[in-house]
Amino acid sequence: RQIVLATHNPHKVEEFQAIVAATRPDIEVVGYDGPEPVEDGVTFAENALIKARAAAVHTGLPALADDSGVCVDVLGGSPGVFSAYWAGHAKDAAANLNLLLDQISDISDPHRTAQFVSTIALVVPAVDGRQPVEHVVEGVWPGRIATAPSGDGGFGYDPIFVPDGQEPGAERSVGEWTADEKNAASHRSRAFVALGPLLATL
Ligand code: ITT
Repeated sequence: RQIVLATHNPHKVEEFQAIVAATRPDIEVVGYDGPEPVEDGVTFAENALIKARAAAVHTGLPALADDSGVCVDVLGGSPGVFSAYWAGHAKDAAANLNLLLDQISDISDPHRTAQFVSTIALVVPAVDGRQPVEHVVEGVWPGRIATAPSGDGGFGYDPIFVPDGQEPGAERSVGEWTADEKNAASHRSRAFVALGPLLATL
């Protein structure tokens, strides 16, 4: 079964390919290099649907899109849907995470709680006279924002995100996790698990 992955972020492609290969080897993930729609939604779900619809229409294939970000409790859920552009238009990951660290520099534990959120839209185009189908699922990964970056694994805010559930005293940011560790636990893999029953109906 072919599914097009409607993202231009190579890190997301890599993570999805690994997650799908580990859990649904029957699915072939196809890259997408078609037109990039304007992401002007105000929620993760709206933006994920905008991206998945565009790819489904362009390719005629079922399409998956991920809209994701980091939501910091003390900032009322920001950066949220603005995570990719938090420090400006350049999608500069280092500038984004440094700005976030500055914004909460006077906040100490236990008030540095945050979540990584991945919202995945699945859009099955109207083919063979069938109705189009749209689904949205979400995966949430709770943790805390570190006071300084560590590790160079992953992408985006990984070097400052410390997931819950780690051995006290031995906590690592996702930047220090292996790709396999991240893909077994992440918001993206949690959303993909929620998608499982819907993929079975394709
Ligand atoms: P596409 O729209 O093409 O998929 P994008 O990177 O612009 O790519 P988003 O609009 O969903 O995607 O922005 C997501 C941002 O949230 C991303 O650029 C990171 O800054 C952050 N983010 C999402 N998932 C992350 C993860 O697993 N680790 C670290 N940061 C993440």
